Amino acid sequence: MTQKSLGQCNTTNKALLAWVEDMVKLCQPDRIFWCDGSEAEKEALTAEAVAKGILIKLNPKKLPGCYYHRSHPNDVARVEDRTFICTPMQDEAGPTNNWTAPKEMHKKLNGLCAGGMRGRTMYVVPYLMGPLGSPLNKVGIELTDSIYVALSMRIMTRMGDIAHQQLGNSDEFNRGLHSMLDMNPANRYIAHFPQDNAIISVNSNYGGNVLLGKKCLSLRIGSYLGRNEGWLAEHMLILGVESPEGEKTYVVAAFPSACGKTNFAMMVPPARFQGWKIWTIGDDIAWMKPGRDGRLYAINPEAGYFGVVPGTNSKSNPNAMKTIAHDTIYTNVALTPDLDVWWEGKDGDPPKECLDWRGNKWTPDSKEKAANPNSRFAAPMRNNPMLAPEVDDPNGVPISAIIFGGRRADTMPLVYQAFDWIHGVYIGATMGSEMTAAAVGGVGQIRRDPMAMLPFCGYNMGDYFRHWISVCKLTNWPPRIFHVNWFRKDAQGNYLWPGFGENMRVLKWIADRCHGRANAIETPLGWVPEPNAIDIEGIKGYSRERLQQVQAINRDEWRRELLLQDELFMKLQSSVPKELIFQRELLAARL
Ligand code: GTP
Ligand code: SPV
Ligand code: MN
Repeated sequence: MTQKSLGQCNTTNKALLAWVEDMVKLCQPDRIFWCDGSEAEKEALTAEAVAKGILIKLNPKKLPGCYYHRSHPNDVARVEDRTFICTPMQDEAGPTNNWTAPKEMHKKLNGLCAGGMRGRTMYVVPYLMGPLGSPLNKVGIELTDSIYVALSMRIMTRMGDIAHQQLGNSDEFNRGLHSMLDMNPANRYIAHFPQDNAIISVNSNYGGNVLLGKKCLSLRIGSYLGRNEGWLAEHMLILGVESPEGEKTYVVAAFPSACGKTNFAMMVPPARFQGWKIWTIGDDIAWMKPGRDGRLYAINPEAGYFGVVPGTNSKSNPNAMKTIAHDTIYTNVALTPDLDVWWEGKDGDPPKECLDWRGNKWTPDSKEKAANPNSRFAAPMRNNPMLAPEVDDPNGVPISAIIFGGRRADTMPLVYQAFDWIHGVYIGATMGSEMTAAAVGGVGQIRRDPMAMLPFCGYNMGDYFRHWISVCKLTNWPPRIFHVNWFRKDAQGNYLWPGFGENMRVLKWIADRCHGRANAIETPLGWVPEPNAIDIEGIKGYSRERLQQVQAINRDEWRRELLLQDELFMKLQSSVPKELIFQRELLAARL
């Protein structure tokens, strides 16, 4: 491709051309740049971003192909209070979503966007969510005035001509408009129009607010489409566990934001599990649909990882360290004088001096953190040494287990298994977790986060539960459902379970249960491992007593837990399926 053709219009799709023309009229950019996804384009856009100071090129000896970005200090995480589901009726969005009528929201946003790209370039970013040719994939077009977004979408999705190839002349694509405008947080809106398959995001330039293929399309619009079309869009990692004999078991897990999906999806089994392998299919989102053989199949719609940086090191997540060693965009970490990056929890000592995520001088004596707690990497999944080859399979992988889990210092044992599908849906629906830095506000507070989807469900949560219940009826081999908690603490505040790679020990029990190989004991909560069923051999300083503590069921804590669940059930009131009310009664009776 010649340099000259870069940015030229590369589609004849009439619906697309007409929509872009409308948006150009509204936003009035000086230039339009049509992305094709080529290497030449990546080089040109990267050079431009560096020239403008939007990206800083990192030390090519240490981090080849890596770049550094700082977001606006008022724009470092998702903004749930500025995120809207705009359906004609408020009841469709339900009590857990912010709602505004589509007409009203369009009026407001058209006003804000009018002329908002003057003096700027509008990048037309075509992207494909899911493998080419997959019956589950979706095409989106994001129009953005952010070169950082265009470059990040290139990592996070299958971006460029491949999306045009999938789309052809169809008018069925997600229409996404993103503009940084003046970054005024008071006018920040992340607005979804599920009936129109459309998204408008303004006044932010951060991750989940603006990489529209991710939370906006793959989860909020996706969940809405999934309900209508008979599939599930979930905030879940997908992994394959391979035994030394070569048997592969595929598992999905829903943990809330910054609660361990990336780490679990990239886990390296401990030495004790020689010959076992964990293959990553996805680290954040799963689209699942019953297949013709009656099993539930999952694809990862994404092509990259937008992962939490702090705490990542060669011990906690060696595969992530390899993945982010090249061709990665780092956002809001610390920058060292030799153009390396640093964050709390990285291997080695902190630098004697560096610039923190805001660009201020930082030393180990500083009170503030050098890296923002929600600093992130955007890295292509192809960098992952344990990327599962199945990631490009249009049919996806058959799922044997669904795991739910939150961040809970008490109450929740390490692992238990639901009695059946509806009990499992109840366990997912009543999930609680401490809030994290991934969203603005409330860090550390426990809240109900059903299926880790509270911020991402694009329709009424009660209907979503009903849809979950109905999916079982579309499968002959519903996955087994489990609940885990890596975060339980003792009275001194120490974690009762080592976590990370050692989670393999729990995963093995889960896989064995799916294959009918592991025994379990019935408890009020569900099935738990027999006393010796979790192998703890080789965990330094760990004891059976400690395992008993992390696995303990405290009936008083559980009675309190039942009351906490009320917070959600009362909010949803009459829309909670009666099956879940019954499950709650049964649990109370068992306690
Ligand atoms: P999103 O990308 O926000 O959806 O998050 P995620 O679920 O992928 O979270 P991630 O794996 O990035 O983990 C976030 C935080 O949890 C990091 O600080 C990790 O160090 C910590 N963490 C992950 N797994 C474990 C674990 O097994 N035990 C403990 N104690 N901490 C963990
Ligand atoms: C999350 O918050 O769940 C994320 C990060 O995965 S973001 O893309 O910013 O939403
Ligand atoms: Mn996430």
